[in-house]
Amino acid sequence: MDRRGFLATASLAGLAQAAPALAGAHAGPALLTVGGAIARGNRGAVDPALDQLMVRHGVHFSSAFAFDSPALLSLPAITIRPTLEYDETPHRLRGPLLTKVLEAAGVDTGAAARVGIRAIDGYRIEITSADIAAYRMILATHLDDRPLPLGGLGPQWAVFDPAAVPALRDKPLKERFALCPWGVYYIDVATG
Ligand SMILES: Nc1nc2c(c(=O)[nH]1)N[C@H]1C(S)=C(S)[C@@H](COP(=O)(O)O)O[C@H]1N2
Ligand SMILES: [Mo]
Repeated sequence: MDRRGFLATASLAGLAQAAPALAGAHAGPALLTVGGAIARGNRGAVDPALDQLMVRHGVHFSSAFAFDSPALLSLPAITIRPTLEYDETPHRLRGPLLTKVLEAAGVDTGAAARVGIRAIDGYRIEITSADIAAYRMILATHLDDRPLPLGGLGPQWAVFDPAAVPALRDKPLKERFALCPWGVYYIDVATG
């Protein structure tokens, strides 16, 4: 890109970032979409022609709340330090509590919601909103202060420290992370 193009792009990006991140003014691509029992949507139904990965995974919604990177990063983040099964080493994982992400999308997390967490490779887990809170599950965006990449564990990893969960801490390391999808891009919420 020439210098003029770069400057134009940079100032456009600056304008977009100045807009309120949670208002649905997208500065970047949606990295996470939350559908189902949400009070607040900022996008319409699955587009059968253009939402190709969602169609392939059988995702349905009539409206949903999409978060871009600034929207996710605007939520208060916490850090957990689990020992990972991949390298048997403790790492710092940082991101918002998943409960806060759901609440930002208008989910009533007190209402015994069932939450499906879907990853780019098709892996999906189900967990209750009560367990998401009890396990202090986060939507990690950073590992050891680096943004999680697509192709690795990103763009988000729904993860908690299994050593802090009584039902999991005595399991072998290789069995502690089954409820922790990496590559998360879609979450569906069901209540009632
Ligand atoms: N996206 C994604 N996340 C995943 C899985 C997966 O296949 N895909 N496997 C789960 C299971 S069953 C375990 S035990 C751990 C480690 O599996 P993995 O080696 O496939 O990452 O990650 C969990 N998260
Ligand atoms: Mo597993």
